[in-house]
Amino acid sequence: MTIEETATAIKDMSIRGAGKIARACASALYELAESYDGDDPEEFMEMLEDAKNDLIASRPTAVSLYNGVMYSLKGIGKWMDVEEMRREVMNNADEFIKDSIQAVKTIGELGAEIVDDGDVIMTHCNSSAALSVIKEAHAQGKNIKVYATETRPWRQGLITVRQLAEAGVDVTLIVDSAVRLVMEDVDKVFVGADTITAQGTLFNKVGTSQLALAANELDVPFYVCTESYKFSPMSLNSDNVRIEVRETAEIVKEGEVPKEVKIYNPVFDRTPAKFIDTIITEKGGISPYKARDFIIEQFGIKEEVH
Ligand code: RI2
Repeated sequence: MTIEETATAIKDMSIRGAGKIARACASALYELAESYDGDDPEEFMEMLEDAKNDLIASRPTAVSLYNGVMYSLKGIGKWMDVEEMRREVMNNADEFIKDSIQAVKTIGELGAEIVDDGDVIMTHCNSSAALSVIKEAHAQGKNIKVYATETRPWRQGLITVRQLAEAGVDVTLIVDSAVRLVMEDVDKVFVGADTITAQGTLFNKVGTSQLALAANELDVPFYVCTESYKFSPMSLNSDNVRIEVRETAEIVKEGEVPKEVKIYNPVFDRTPAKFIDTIITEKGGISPYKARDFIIEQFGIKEEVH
């Protein structure tokens, strides 16, 4: 897919999921580098810069997209000729995609160790990382039952129940407002992530924080399943992540409510570290309070010594 097609597909959510949108961006940059038929390094760099800006602007909340783009473009510079830049971008993008797919698999294996035979699990939205844990636990023969929330307004929960049913998992769909009631029967919660900040704050599909609140009140462990490229290096200095607000047509049809009614459709929310038991990454489980150290190590950031 071209850069423009990819940005459009991410914007209209025909490509969705924080991991998938990051891989889609890397794949589009791979194709751009592969297909460039000029011999002007400056022109090539400008094209890559424009592509970076278009892709990053397509969805603001998931830092995975930004990290996937920056990883694909790392190491290129004015001192390179076209062939060197082309090779660098294609190798980086290919590596990001392969590592990202492997990371989801590894998270499934590590997270499944936490799942006990007989567990009742709740999950929210449609997270390939969280479902990797659930499907792996099931594949290991653990007898589990899953409650999946519908996840208004886009209803990604219907994708989740289809995927789990296809895997043979015992899954029940519930409406989002049933979370607190059903949580009384739940042993563990597994959700995905769009962004984790240095403060251990989770930005994920709207409604996640309500699962965390209900789980915390009922002492149900709340686990976040996420690849390391969903941690935000920019958050070392500030916790603010832009929460995407999408069109009102996702909530009501034309004419369903009086025109003077305002409609607000934020599609992510924030869950503070205090409600998170463990963040399960492909590098192992970490406390949300270790997110800053994790980011510094993973992104090779040299913190100035005060
Ligand atoms: P994986 C999704 O956002 C959900 O918030 C999900 O938890 C998160 O991305 C991570 O998904 P959207 O794309 O990368 O549905 O684990 O808006 O698949």
